[in-house]
Amino acid sequence: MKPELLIIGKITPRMAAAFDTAFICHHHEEITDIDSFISGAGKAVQAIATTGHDGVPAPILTGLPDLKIISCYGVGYDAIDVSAAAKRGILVTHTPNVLNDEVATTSIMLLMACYRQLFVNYEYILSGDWVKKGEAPLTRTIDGLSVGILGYGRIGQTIARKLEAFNCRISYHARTERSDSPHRYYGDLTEMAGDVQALIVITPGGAATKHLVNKEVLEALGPQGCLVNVARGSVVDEAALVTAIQQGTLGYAGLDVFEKEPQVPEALFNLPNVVLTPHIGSATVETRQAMGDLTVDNLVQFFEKGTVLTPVPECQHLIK
Ligand code: NAP
Ligand code: 8YV
Repeated sequence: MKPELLIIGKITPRMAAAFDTAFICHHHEEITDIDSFISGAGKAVQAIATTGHDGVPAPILTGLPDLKIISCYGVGYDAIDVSAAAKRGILVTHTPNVLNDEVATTSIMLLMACYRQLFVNYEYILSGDWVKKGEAPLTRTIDGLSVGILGYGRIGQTIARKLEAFNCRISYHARTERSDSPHRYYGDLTEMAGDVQALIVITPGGAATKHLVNKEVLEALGPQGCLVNVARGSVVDEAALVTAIQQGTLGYAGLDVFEKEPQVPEALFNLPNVVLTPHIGSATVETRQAMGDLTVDNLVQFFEKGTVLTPVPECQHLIK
């Protein structure tokens, strides 16, 4: 008998095919009455596959009596109540490392798009300004830039390595200093923001990092400074960010994530110094294939061997 799996959120055709081979699949989007599902077919569900965006709604997490494992398609799992899952002995897995390069590259793309005014220059051609006014205004370089990285884990360190190719001067802030790092550590985020030209945010989301980037940090970054957020919208005080951009106390913002996705404050639209992307940090065919494979492999291995490849740290103790 194949184990039963509930699929929450959008998955790739490759993942769907792999799930269909190994599991009896239920699709959350096709369930019209969740209470009837929980008291009926849901009783046999032993596994959930979900995304970093969708997480697991509380009634499902608490309501499925035989749930054993949740496999998250994404490294960030702030949308899943991991402590509630761990208390019930439910293992949660995620997809670390396979997306480090992609997300790091996305952050540098946003940094470059801000500094080299990519969309302003594109518009310069479309509007006919190049013909009418001649050469476009000069922009700023990222070569040799002083960059602070907030969150110096798998992705943060990958960003640092990639920025070394641009001769950037790199510092970082996290709760723990890394003795093996060649980069300057700041114990105080506002102090680092005051010393750098650009700040790239790449911590996890959730309560512990909520609004770490606040009005003071944005002011310290200053009118020439650039904020890039590829972490979670919750890490930045979005209202303070909008005000800082409107008042010119912050120079540029490159944003992939937002506090109330998919809602993006309209005050940030059509500004020459703001670049917006819809949470596409890892969203390439290649990287999503690797993430999808890991999401599937964690589930398949769990039911074949009782082990998984990439548990979240809070569930490490549940591995046999
Ligand atoms: P990771 O390896 O766990 O690194 C997280 C880093 O954040 C660590 O350096 C950690 O250091 C630091 N940190 C955690 N809490 C902090 C706090 N309160 N104050 C300061 N620093 C703190 O995670 P990762 O694999 O690099 O991924 C990071 C996050 O990126 C994910 O959780 C996800 O939210 C986000 N992400 C976004 C996208 C996207 O599409 N935009 C894609 C992938 C990931 P300490 O523990 O020493 O503080
Ligand atoms: C994805 C992400 O957008 O991995 C993460 O934490 O934010 C992204 O890679 C998402 O998780 C895909 O569901």
